[in-house]
Amino acid sequence: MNPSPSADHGADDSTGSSSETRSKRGAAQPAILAAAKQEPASHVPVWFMRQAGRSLPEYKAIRGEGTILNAIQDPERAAEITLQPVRRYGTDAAILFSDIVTPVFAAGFGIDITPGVGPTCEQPFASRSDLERLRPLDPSVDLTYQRSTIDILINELDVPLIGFAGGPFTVASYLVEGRPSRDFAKVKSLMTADPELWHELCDRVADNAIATLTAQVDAGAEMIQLFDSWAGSLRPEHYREYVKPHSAKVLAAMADLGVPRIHFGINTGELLNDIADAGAEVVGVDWRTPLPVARERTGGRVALQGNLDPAMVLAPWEVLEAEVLRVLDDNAGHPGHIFNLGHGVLPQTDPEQLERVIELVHRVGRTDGPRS
Ligand code: 1CP
Repeated sequence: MNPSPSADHGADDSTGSSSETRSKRGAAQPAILAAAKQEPASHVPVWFMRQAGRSLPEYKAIRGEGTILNAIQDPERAAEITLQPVRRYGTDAAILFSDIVTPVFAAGFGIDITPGVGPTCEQPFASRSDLERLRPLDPSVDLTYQRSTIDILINELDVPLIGFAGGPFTVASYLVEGRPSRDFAKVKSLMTADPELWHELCDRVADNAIATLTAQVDAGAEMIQLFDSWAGSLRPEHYREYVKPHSAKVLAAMADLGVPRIHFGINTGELLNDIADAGAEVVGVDWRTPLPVARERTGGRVALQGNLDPAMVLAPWEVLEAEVLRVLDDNAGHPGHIFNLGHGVLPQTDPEQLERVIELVHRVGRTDGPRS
């Protein structure tokens, strides 16, 4: 059965608390929360990174002109965009419509999201004086729109809401490079040439991530994901020295909030053990690393999320179906599995293909042995 947003809604009477959502759902633990704890569930839970926006016609219809930061700051619109994929696909979780650069934008760093490009800064982070542009965030003042969006969502959803923030390397890469990068040359050179400044920069980025995530959980998010998407561009020693302590700090700060934590990056095959060490219950795996290899590298101490190649969603159904079944077979019925793509939904994806993926996973996936 596909969970879906409940029909009885009305933003007006919302007070926004996860206990409200839980009571509306009844006693059963949602499959995605069970999977995060490596406990058996009624079905294999599924959500798709970047499930909102980009590929959905209903998103394009309401996104509006200009930067998506405008849509993110409009709670009614941001809530509706968050709900769209849950309604369409019956995913086991919603992910808040926001972006990994929202906290640094809110802290006044001078960053925008340029349509067709991604995050861009007119004045990238280059020296110590730029630290002043990264003041500490106070979500009750700087992120009031995030709270209002979650208040609406908690009243409407009957699946868990995933809050998120960007990981230190990925956010710092946009600040230092000033735009999306392929080689991360500037950020790697700052990191190695001036480690002291690098650690201060990451410390501020991490503090802002902690403030953002804590506010999301206070408002009712029941899981969080740390997107350190580009950390896999680092070799393991550099990851351990320059990034892992900051991610570990963010995750440790979330430990007592009682929500499962997912830690994700692409190209992280050689980093998986370190990523598992950093403190999350769930580690995201991309399609380059088979799930049994990831399980071995992480010693079985974390649940895994992944790992269908997003490009396979563009293939003919027979090919896609075989790929979905292979991911399920790779997982071999292990309860600690959240089915997802290995990275975000590609913009050119046909939503009907994802509808078929989720139907198949929900129908044949098992958390107590091989698929039926
Ligand atoms: O104007 C638009 O519609 C542009 C596309 C877009 C969207 C829909 C951007 C610009 N951000 C978003 C929203 C967004 N970003 C979400 C919301 C939920 C969803 O879509 O389901 C999330 C979870 C993100 C997270 C995000 N932003 C990440 C981590 C995930 C990943 O893809 O690795 C990253 C790296 C970003 C930066 C970013 N924002 C936007 C773009 C095009 C990019 C990537 C640029 C690059 O390639 O470096």
